[in-house]
Amino acid sequence: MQPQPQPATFQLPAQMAVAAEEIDYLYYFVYWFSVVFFVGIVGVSLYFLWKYKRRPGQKPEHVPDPTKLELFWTITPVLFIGYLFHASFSAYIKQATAAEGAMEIRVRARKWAWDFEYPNGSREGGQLYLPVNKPVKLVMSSDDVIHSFYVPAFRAKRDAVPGLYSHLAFTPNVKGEAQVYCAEFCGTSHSGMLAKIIVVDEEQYKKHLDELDKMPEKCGEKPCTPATWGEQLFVKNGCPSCHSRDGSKSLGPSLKGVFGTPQPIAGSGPVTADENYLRESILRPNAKIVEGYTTVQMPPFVFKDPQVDAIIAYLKTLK
Ligand code: HEC
Ligand SMILES: [Cu+2]
Repeated sequence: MQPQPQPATFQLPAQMAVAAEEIDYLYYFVYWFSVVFFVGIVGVSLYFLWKYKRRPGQKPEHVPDPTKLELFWTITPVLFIGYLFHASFSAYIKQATAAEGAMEIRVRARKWAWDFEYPNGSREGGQLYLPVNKPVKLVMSSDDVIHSFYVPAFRAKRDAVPGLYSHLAFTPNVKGEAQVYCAEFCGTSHSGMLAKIIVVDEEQYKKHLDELDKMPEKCGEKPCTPATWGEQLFVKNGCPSCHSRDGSKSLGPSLKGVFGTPQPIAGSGPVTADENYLRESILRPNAKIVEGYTTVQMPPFVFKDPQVDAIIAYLKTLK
C-alpha cells in the first residue's frame, strides 16, 4: 500500500505532494544523525574531562597512535556522508526533472505577485488551481529581480530569475490549499508576495478553468457586479502593493478619484483619465507615465476584455 501523506507535525507542515515523504525522511535522517552525534561527542568529551582531570601524583602517559580506531572514525562518517549525498541528490533530480506528460504551468514572478498561465492560455494572479495526483511542471521566469517560488507543503522551492527559465516539478497528492511564499528578499513588499495553490479533483479543475475568464457568481456573500469582480481582480493581481485606494502615496499614484480627472503625464500635457486611458494604463503602463512616478515601473498585465472592463468599473467606484 502507498504510505499516506502525513499531516503537520511539530517540525514540518502537512505533506501535500509525492516528494514530501522522501524529503521528510532525509530531513529527519540529518536531524537525528546530528542529535545522536552531538550528544555522543559532547557527552564523551565531558566524561573524559572529568575522568582524566589532573590528580595529585599522576603523570600523563604517552599513548601510541591507535591506527585502527582512527581508520574507523574516518571511514564511518564518510560512509554516512556518501549515503546522504546519494539519497539527497536523487531526491533533488526528481524535483528538477518532470514526469513524462506533466502539465506545464507558466509562472511569472514580479514585484510583488505571482502570475500563473494554464496550458489553455488562461491566466490568473495570486492563485493556481491544480488537479490532484497529476504531475506538474512549472516553467518560471521573473520580470524584474530574483524571486523564489516556495511551497512548504510540497517541499518544493526554486528561484525565478530574470532572463532565464527555471523549472520545478511536483505531483500534488492531497486536496486542499497550499501556501506559496517568495523566499528571496525582493524589496519593500517581499513579505506580501504570496499565492495559493488550490488542489482539487479533475472535475473541479476543469470547471474552474471554464469559469476563469468569466465573472464568478458570488463575490463574497453577494452576487458579483463588474465592480466587485474588478475589486477581486485588483487585489488578487497585487495592484494594492503599489496603489493605495485612500489617496496616500505609494510606489504608484493613489487610484482614489482617478476616473474622470486630469492626470499629469511626464513629457506632455495632462490627460483626462477616461476608460481608454485606464485601459491603456493597465495593459501598456509605459505608454503614458504619470509625472513623479518615473523611477518605479508598473509591469504590463495580461487581462481579457471582460476583466479589464471589470477593473475599470471598480476604479470608477474609488471616489
Ligand atoms: C510595481 C508596482 C505596480 C503594480 C503592481 C501596479 N502598478 Fe499601476 N502604476 C504603477 C506606477 C509606478 C504608475 C505610474 C507610472 C505609469 O503611469 O506607468 C502606475 C500607474 C497606474 C495607473 C494610472 C494612474 C494615474 O494616476 O494616472 C493605473 C490606472 C494603474 N497603474 C492601474 C494598475 C492596476 C489595475 C494594477 C493591477 C492589475 C496595477 N496598476 C499594478 C505601479 C504599479
Ligand atoms: Cu519576491
